Amino acid sequence: MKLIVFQMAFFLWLIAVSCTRPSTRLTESEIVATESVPNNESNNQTAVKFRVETVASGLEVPWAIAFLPDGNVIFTERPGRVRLIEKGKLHNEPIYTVPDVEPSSESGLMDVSVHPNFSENKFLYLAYAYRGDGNQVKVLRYKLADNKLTEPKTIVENIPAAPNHAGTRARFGPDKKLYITTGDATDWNLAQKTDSLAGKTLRLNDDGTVPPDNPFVNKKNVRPEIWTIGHRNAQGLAWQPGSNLMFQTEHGPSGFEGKGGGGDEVNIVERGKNYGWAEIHHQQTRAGMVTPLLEYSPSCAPASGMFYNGNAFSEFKGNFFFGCLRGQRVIRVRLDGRRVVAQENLLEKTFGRIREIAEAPDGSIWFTTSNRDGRGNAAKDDDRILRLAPIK
Ligand SMILES: [Ca+2]
Repeated sequence: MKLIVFQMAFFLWLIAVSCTRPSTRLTESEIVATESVPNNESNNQTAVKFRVETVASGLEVPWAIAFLPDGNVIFTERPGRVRLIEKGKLHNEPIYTVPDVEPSSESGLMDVSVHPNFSENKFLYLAYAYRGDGNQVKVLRYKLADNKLTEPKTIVENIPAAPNHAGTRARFGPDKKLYITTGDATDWNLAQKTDSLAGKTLRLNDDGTVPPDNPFVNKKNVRPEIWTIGHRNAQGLAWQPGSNLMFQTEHGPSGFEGKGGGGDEVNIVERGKNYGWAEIHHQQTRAGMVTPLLEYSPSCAPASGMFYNGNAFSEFKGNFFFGCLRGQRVIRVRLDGRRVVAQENLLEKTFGRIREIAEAPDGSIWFTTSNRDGRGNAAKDDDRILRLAPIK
């Protein structure tokens, strides 16, 4: 009898544990504040107060957000859906579903980007995994007209991929070139192989042609699309206002790779350089290779990158932010040029896994949850797009 009671108690405990979200959720519009940093150095920082509001709920792994000049918003869901928020209201149905997307594990429909001259040409870019010669990734350009994506044009394809380590961000830099981060496709050797597009940053013209001033143009056995090499799986890409330096966040090794865990990175990514994977990782150094600016062990799983340049939160100006999946938080990095001044965790374990983060035209900061990606613990209204809004 005692044994049965014990077994029942254990069973009930199991149910309770499996049903409990590990996160303490904020209630809608609850006010949150950052740390207040005393006046050390010249960096006087007062606490920044904001509230977290829900923009959209009931989504499935929203991966990327793009703000259009007309105030509308496009976002992607990993299974292949392109969604539109028009005049603040989410269309019930996707405006486009990628027909040949291959959604699996960490990849599927990933990035969406707006052409720098979108107002004139209406060009939108999607990056997604598909079934080609095995798993691969491609970037396509479309025209957005009457809330439809038309005139698909392949910008780059046959990028090696795998269900995991498939990148991919595809974003326009200040030079109006398209930069694409690619994963190592779970084959370490590819990241250092210069005849492969895997484990690299690529740089292309907006029509997919190779800019003649790329670093490896006309070099033997080197793909001319390559801008930098030696990346494992970079999923955050943003440029620092003022300096125009490219920052990337990159996932570090998994335990099974035998190179230790953790080792997630923030890098300043510069023309022609080698970022080490899989020759060096964590804080290791080697001549001719770049050691990361920041390294995170244990892993936080950085999935995005954004420089804040808005006016709604003046204290955030020039700060670098990224969402963390496994780490379930937003990391804020205060910088002085290339130098890290301070770091802070925001919203830790409040919304579960966080993927994209993006600055809206009004200066509010939008981010997405990724609790339905197979590794999370989804709440009823997940996944969501939320935003940090200033307190008036
Ligand atoms: Ca590295």
